[in-house]
Amino acid sequence: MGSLNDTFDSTLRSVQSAQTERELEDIRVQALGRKGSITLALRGLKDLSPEQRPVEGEKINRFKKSIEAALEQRRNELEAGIGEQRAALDGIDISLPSRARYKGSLHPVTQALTRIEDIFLNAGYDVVHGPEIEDEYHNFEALNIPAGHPARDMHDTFYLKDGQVLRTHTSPVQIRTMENREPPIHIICPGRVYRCDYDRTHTPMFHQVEGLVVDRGVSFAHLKHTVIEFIHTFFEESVEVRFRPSYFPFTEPSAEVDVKGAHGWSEVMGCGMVHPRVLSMSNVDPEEFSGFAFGFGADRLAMLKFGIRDLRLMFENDLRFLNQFR
Ligand code: 2U9
Repeated sequence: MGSLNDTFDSTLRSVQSAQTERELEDIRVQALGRKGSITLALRGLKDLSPEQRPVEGEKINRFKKSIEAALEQRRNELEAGIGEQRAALDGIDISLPSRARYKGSLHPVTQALTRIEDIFLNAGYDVVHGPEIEDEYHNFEALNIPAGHPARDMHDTFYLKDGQVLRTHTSPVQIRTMENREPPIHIICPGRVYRCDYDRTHTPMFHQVEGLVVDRGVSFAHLKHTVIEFIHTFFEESVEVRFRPSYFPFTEPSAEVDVKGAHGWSEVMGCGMVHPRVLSMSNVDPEEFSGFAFGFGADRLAMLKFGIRDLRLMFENDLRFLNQFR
């Protein structure tokens, strides 16, 4: 059977150098056809001793599989080559580099929002959305900002008809959630908000994310841990974080949160323990439950993360700007 080894080797060589489908078919018949070398060798097994038979049988089958695989591979190579030949005939130079392809990418604010949502989804929060046109009750009164309260002026509200407003924050989504669900509540509410303001750090529309946790025994320590953990995850480094006492009508106590960057401390968010009056107005018993809340601008966080100096760039759709965030 020594000669089968040689036949096998030369069969593989001729498969690899075959130039046409026709040649391949001839080689296949010579090896695997009815009178092919492999077929005959398999048929000859019956004349071998019972000890030799399985050894030889295994080897011949291995040869058979290798030849089949080599035929298949060479057939594919030849087929691909046909494309090249045809292109050459059509006068197409396939060796030229292809045209640049312009592929879209996500806006930096969308990238930041997705990242923020992922972080809180991983922590077990739900993402809740709500309407951008709100009534004054859900945007202000339910948040402990009655008519005439100085905080109303600070919101630079766009007023619509019939006592409706463009929401100035996503807080009404949290109010609606408390009205409709029993605690425990762990939610973040991302979305567009509107304030009549325009300069390097303010645009009349921006993207807010607010978070709300309401349960039994929720404390300021839980709030601090959540905020610090979020900031470290979002900025991918252990940036320094500090809390400063502050005031919001809807939280008590309240704080503002700064992170230390290359240019010193910058404010990134506000937070606090939900005011008991805000809980009770939305049918949550402040004797039984407590809550914390926080709020920040996703655009502002994206500016800090990507080192963008002017918020207005975010909304001009200038490709020279956008192409830097692919
Ligand atoms: C409910 C109760 C409490 C949400 C909060 C802040 C503090 C805050 C600003 C940061 C900059 C808005 O993006 S910004 O302009 N927000 O500082 N927001 S606590 O408090 C809530 C919300 C809903 C029911």
